[in-house]
Amino acid sequence: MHIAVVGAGSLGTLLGGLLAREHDVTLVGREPHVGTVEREGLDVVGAESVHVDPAADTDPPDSADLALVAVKSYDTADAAAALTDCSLDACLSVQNGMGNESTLAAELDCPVLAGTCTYGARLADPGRVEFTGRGEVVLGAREGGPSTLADDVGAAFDAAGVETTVATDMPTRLWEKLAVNAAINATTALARVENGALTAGPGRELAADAARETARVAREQGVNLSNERAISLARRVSRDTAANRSSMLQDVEAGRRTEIDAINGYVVEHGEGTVPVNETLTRLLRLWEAGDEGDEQS
Ligand code: KPL
Repeated sequence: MHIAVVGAGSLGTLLGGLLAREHDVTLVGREPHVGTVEREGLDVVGAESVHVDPAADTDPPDSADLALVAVKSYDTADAAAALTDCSLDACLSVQNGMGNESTLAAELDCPVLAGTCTYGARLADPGRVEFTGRGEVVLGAREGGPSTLADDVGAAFDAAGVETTVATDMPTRLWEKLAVNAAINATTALARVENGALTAGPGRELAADAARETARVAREQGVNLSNERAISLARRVSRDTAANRSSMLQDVEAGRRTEIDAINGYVVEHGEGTVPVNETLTRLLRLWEAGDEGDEQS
């Protein structure tokens, strides 16, 4: 299978590197990373160390069997536009946040699958990604229900040793992932702590409050997600990825824009004034993003 991984950040590069053990992979990302991979190959270091030689470019290839989209949620519309010239059989989003699949489906002629991913990764240097925690890819039809396409993609991922579950309840899975990200990402980014800091002390309750609010909004949207399940999932991920720095913490440390709008911001947008913890986390992150500009505007 030829897989174009669009978004060669930490997660995209890790998945692309693992998939390249079995498939033809093209990493689509930014310089200097893609140039280094094209010239010297890619080192995946950590839990499963491997050196692979995927193709790498700043633009998508002319065709691929699958586009695996791993760009930041605020770049989804640009990724979709860049993919319109690529002949594709299928597209799979493994991005954080909500709304990515519909943005892709609005532009692309191929079926768009929904996915979530809990693998831990850190782009240490151009051409070198650290595998910081084995997780799982869950994928399936974005509207739920069975999908032979999802079965085929799941089988291709499995063949490359990427732990994959094909699910028939992706709408619920996406809300579950949103609850986990709403609980962990902003909290760890603002407090500058690893995910494990949320398993005890003040972080534990703050994360639980953010997850509980997200579950309530999910139920209001017709998704069956109990408070208990949202909280226990967030706690399990904090524990299982205890030594990881969340993607939002990595963004803040690198001085990059964060995915706050598609995570806690999405909960706020749909929570209609009833989600104070998500609202405060969102405001604080936006304040950090505005930085000194905030001073000038006030
Ligand atoms: O998805 C993640 C992220 O960092 O964005 C979690 C699951 C919180 C793992 O760090």
